Amino acid sequence: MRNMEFKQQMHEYSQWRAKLVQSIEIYHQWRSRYGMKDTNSSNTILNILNGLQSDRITLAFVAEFSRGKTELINALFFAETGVRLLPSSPGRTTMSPTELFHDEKGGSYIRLLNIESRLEDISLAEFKKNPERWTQIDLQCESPTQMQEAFKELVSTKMVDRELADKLGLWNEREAAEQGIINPEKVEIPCWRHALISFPHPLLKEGLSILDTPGLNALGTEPELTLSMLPSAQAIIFVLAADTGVTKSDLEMWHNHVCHNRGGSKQGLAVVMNKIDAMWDDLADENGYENSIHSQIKLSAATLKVNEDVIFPVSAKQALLAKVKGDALLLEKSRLNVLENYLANDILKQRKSMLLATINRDMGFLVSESSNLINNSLANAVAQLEEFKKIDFQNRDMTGKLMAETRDRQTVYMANVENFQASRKVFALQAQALIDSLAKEKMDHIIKTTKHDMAKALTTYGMKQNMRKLFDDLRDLLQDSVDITNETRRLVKVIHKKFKDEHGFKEIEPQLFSIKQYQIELEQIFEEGEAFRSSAKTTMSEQSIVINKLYSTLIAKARNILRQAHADAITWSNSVLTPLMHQIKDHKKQIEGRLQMLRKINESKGTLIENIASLEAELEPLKLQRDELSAIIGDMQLEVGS
Ligand SMILES: Nc1nc2c(ncn2[C@@H]2O[C@H](COP(=O)(O)OP(=O)(O)O)[C@@H](O)[C@H]2O)c(=O)[nH]1
Ligand SMILES: [Mg+2]
Repeated sequence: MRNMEFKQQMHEYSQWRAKLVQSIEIYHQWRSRYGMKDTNSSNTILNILNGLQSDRITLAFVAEFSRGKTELINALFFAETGVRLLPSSPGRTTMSPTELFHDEKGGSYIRLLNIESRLEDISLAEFKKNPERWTQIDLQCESPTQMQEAFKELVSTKMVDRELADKLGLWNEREAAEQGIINPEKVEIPCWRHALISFPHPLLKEGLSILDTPGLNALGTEPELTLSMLPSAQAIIFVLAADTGVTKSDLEMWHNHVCHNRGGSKQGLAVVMNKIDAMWDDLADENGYENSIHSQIKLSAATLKVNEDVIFPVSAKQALLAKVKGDALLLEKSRLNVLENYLANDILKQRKSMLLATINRDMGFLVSESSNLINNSLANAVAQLEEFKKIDFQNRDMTGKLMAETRDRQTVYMANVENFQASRKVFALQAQALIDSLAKEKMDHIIKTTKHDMAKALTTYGMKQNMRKLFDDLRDLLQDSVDITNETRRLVKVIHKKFKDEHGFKEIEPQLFSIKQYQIELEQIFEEGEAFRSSAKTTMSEQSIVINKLYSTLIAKARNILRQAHADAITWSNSVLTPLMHQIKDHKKQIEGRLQMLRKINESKGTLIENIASLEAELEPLKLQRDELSAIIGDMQLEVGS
């Protein structure tokens, strides 16, 4: 059976996501309908919904220049425009990384960031928040030729003094000499540093986003690409050219910019061996052609240390031609479909299961709690019904005695609830101490000191020492919170245990807050940064601007982790006692319900059958509530243990 095309799969994926959003919304309504809504869980749910609604699948195309990345993007996604939409060119001038996506609010545009902005100490992420810093060209998306014309601006270049080119990291004496350029006054450089393209293409509208990166040179000078943008892509497509094989710079790119940020895992990583058409007419028979493709794959797989089956031999150029002309035979021969199927099946499936895992983690706790609560109430109501069925309703003494017993239980219970309120205050104090230990001011102080020292450092070695110290200090800061965390966790457990022991509450394992994951992430950032730093030497003539950018990127990433830890600590302390509070409230309701029921029985003049029927009727709303929840859980495809 032929697999579905990428387009169809993407469409299905986005519909699946929309359905998931809908069922989470229904669950949210269910909670509020049955009085289970509270601010914290509402926030959690709204955050999840926001995340789902802005979810994008990013495919990043990475390779040395001229391997055919842009041509491949055209062939894979934009062939039906009938033109070569994005400019693909033989030179090495396509220097600016290009992101394609659909910006619902912004409309159709190209936004270009000027190359001189490299000299500013502002991250790309920050520039992106500032549209006025970009040069905007509007796109008329009903006209592919107008768009094609507008895209030509992406590759425009200009002549500048060599000194400036050098400062920008765009002057390489050795490479220029190889091209016979020696000691020039002016140098040709690209006009733009980064391009953002938005237009309402169906795939982009459904959440696809494409990152087209230029060659080694640009990646080596923009640490943010390697350290922030590539790691957040769902898939990296690394492109080789069949006619050049794996060159030294391909390999450098592979090691320094592709493998490293996948954390050693080859998941979501495909290698394309492009330009197989170069081998078409060189060889006489079909067999020889097959063999030579296969031996190329084998060789590349061995050099890159990947399985042969993640290497896709294609001809992007012929595929684009075939699609534009509607030539099925040529398309088959270009082998683009095999790659397309891989993207459609493996990559989209991976994304789906990742998304489900996140939803399971974030929603699972809430949904399990709802499910526990409702099952518990129902079980209690059933047990009570069974108990009442055995009562001699005419015996007023008996019902009176049961009522007195229940009232006593109520008194003891209310006393414990008061105790709980006191423990909650103690907890709140400790939680505040935890939150304060991760406060922004502490982190900012550490970072400010480092930046200050770094500015004074005279060598990159000195800067590295400062960086090391920064990470040590941040690690210590996290370590300080570990003790507070442990103390807080202990308190939470004690509070839960009391209600379990004295009132038979169902065991709730409180969510525990842990500092470990942040410590691990911090460590990783430092290591990635070091790897980048040691690789940067070979490609850079001007060090300090890149190293400065590298350290700014690292600091921004570290700052994000600590901010996350701080935010997570706040969320945790706000929500960890919520399930217990719900149980406490529910238990109180149960006791009151029991009293009311006994009173009714006591005063009842009806027959036994009537009494039982009215007790049974009380179960119905609970059953309805449970059934609604089960249906919602089924729709969400969550794995919920109860
Ligand atoms: N023969 C052949 N040439 C190709 C193929 N794909 C791209 N090219 C050519 O290779 C050059 C560079 O392509 P481009 O897409 O700009 O490469 P990029 O720098 O990796 O984005 C252009 O001249 C393309 O026409 C292919 O499949 N076969
Ligand atoms: Mg290109």
